[in-house]
Amino acid sequence: MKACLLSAALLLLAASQGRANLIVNGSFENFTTSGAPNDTNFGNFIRFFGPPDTASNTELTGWTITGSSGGNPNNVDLVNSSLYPAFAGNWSLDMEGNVGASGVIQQSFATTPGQLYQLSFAYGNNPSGSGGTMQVLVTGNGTLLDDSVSHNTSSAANMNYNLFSADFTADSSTTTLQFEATTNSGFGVVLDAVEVDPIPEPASLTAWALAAAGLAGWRWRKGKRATA
Ligand SMILES: [Ca+2]
Repeated sequence: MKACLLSAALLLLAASQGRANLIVNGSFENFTTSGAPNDTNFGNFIRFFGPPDTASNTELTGWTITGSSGGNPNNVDLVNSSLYPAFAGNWSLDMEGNVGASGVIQQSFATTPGQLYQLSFAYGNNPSGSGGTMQVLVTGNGTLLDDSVSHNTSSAANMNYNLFSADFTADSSTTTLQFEATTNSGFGVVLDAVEVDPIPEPASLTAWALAAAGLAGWRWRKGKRATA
């Protein structure tokens, strides 16, 4: 019984700590390259082109570079840490590629209507420029989250990444997350570590609390026996 309670508590603890990220390749570590017109590989960064240069581009695994922004060419730069440090792993995404480009990327994922989710990501700005702004949009049947972030304090020595976090409630079985640069200097918001995690229902929190209480009780009794 004690072992059983202990296992249950540990399992629940592991589940609460191991966040179930619904976003594929949220750290932008995985990609393919095929050359023009989809990408240009500069070595320490790769420029991925979307519309109007290509119909859409899925070379950035999990993501679609799509849409357009004000008629500008849509492209983003995947930047290696050798140029400036990523927040996680070796790569981060500059939302503005060419001068004049305002990148638009999106990813859809399965959701449960009525379930609460947390979107989080890290953002800085390409230190070669003077800062950038990006729209953050989450849509299901309707708009679930519409926000904007700006950043202008990054340097190659200290990217000074900020962490964004906001909740939304799904209203359909598929939800789409979209990031769109709204500035186009060619040195935009740097994006990394994108996550969407379901927020546990109060019922599972109660189960966790009960299991944790059981574990505490077991430890207390064990301690009491040891000192007796
Ligand atoms: Ca990364």
